[in-house]
Amino acid sequence: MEYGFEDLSVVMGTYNEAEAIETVLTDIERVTDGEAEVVCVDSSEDRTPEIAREHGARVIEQEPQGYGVAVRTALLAADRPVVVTTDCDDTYPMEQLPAFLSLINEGYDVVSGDRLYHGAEAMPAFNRLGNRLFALLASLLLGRRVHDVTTGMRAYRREVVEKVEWTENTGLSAELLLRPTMREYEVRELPIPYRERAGETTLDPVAGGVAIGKSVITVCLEERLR
Ligand SMILES: Nc1nc2c(ncn2[C@@H]2O[C@H](COP(=O)(O)OP(=O)(O)OP(=O)(O)O)[C@@H](O)[C@H]2O)c(=O)[nH]1
Ligand SMILES: [Mg+2]
Repeated sequence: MEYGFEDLSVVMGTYNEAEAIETVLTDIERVTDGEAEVVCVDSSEDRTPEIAREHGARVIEQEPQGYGVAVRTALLAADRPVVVTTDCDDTYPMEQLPAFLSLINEGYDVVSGDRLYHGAEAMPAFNRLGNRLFALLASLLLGRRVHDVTTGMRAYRREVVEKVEWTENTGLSAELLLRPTMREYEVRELPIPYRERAGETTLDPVAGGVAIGKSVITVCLEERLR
């Protein structure tokens, strides 16, 4: 069966993204002819949730508890057969949604946007180095080369999202690539461009980096021992 945009949910955590959300949602509408479902799990104090509702998104309100708690809630709330995660800061290319969907239609279970392939010059240098190191660490533990394990833009078959139990928060993005790769699923990376963030970051890159490193190691060990 060939999936179209009417089979697609695009989901994201949103935390004070009023500067960016309009662009992100307009891009999704334009690229999918308004057919994709959009789910936002929101913890904002600004106008982000109102803007999301004006654009027809489903908004689930939640206390701020971190990236992974929000994105897991959004993934499980989506009810279409293909789910794409993204961030709401206008860094990810919504124009690539058709390419993600095509690869799912070719038979892949997970299609992961690889920001580092094209150099990711818009990414702060510290984050870029960290992301390269996480990819190397993950590659060693997986025994297979992966290039970007912390990307926020991926497509999943619903089944993958539902069958795996997700445990990580800041490290959820890495977990969402590592567990399916270590099970029977077909996973591939898709090179994507990456833009500079619109609006202020709320994350501490050092604390975030430590949490992600821990997630990569514990998730790979858990999967090995399964
Ligand atoms: N609902 C909710 N969303 C969150 C939370 N933390 C982060 N987000 C959202 O998750 C997405 C990713 O967060 P970002 O701050 O862009 O993280 P990042 O891409 O690693 O880092 P920067 O882009 O440099 O800030 C964004 O859309 C945020 O608004 C949270 O606690 N609750
Ligand atoms: Mg971001």
